[in-house]
Amino acid sequence: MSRIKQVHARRIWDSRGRPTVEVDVITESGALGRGIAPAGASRGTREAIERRDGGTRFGGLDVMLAVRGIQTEIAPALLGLDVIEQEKIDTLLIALDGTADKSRLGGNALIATSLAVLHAAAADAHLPLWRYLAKDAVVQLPLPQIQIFGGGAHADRRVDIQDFMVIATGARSFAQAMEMTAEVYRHAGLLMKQRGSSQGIADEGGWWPAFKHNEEALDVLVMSIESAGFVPGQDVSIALDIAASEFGHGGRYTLGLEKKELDSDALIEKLLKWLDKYPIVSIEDPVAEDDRKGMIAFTKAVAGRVQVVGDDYLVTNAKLVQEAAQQKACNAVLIKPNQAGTITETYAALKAAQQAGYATIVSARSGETEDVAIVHLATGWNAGQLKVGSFARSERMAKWNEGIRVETTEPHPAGYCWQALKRD
Ligand code: 2PG
Ligand code: MG
Repeated sequence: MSRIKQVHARRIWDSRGRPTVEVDVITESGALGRGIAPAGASRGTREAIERRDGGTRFGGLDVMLAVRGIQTEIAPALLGLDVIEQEKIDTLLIALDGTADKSRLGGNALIATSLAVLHAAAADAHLPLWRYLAKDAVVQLPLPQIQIFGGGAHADRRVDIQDFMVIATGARSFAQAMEMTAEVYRHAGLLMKQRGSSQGIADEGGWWPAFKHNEEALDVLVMSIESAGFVPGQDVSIALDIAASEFGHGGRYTLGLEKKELDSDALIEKLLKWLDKYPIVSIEDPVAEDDRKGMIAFTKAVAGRVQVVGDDYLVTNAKLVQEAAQQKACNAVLIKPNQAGTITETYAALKAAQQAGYATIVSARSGETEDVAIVHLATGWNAGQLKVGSFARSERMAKWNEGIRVETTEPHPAGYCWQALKRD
């Protein structure tokens, strides 16, 4: 047993230069665990709510109230508890908050605390976090989805689609997936320069999408894969996050670039055409979070061909995953700890998905920090896949580099999940 001796909370800054919450948990044995809350830009309406101060300071995004809540309410409640009792501690955090959406103390306060407790327990056991989580299970490093162009809410809606990503389907190790993606990312940058459309990078490090339409982004992505010397669809394939909740609700979708309004059927038809034309293996949030009929229809239409990922649609919620599985909507789920608000609820969503035969993809947010916990969660929980953003900027590279360290440091995981893509 190792009791919690101190809990410190402070405001730090995320990759967009916005305030966020950091928590240190220190045990009697001197072990330190540090958790940091990330922040989304394209958020599902059913996610745990962040506590922000409002007003004009830092655009209303300050988190001093959330920090104070940890200092005055959460810290006193945690002192003396056994740090390995994650579930008990998370249940206490949920009860302390007392709201269904975690809006009183804040999902940001809760996830930073919950993560800090987890890190402290691993440090106390003198184990890397992934190993602590895996216990005796045989686990593998995840297959990465890596952004090449960033659009939607991460690039001022320059294009409608949010994430144009690649999956190095031909790689047989995590490190090789990094090498292949590095070349595709580099060649995409060179192509943008040649075309006179180089305009810097978006929120997650992907190239700024200076394109005339969404299809041009897909065309340039395929060209980038080819000019990097790879065979599209074999060595390197495409994954998209449509993030459709950002441009549609009530079954109507507005494509800003093309100045077109589509109903759900027409959007699905457009996506199905892309599937015929481009080597796409995974599509996230193809329709909006409120479009259940569309999600069921899309999943049915692409069965056996493509992974259909619920992000805003499932918000890392075990109950929503179970419901979706019954309705046959999606066949994979994005797992974001701050959508759920605690590690225990995040794990419950992952387990529910695994039980339903869904693929699981642990994911970062568009607002990130140097925290690399998600790499360990993806590995230790044997999630199969990992989404972190692009191949630039250190809040992203810290995580990819951590994957390489996990792969090459003894004791390392049993292998690499190169076959983790879900298509049925
Ligand atoms: C998503 C994430 C990451 P955000 O939609 O999957 O790309 O974005 O953190 O802004 O929700
Ligand atoms: Mg998403």
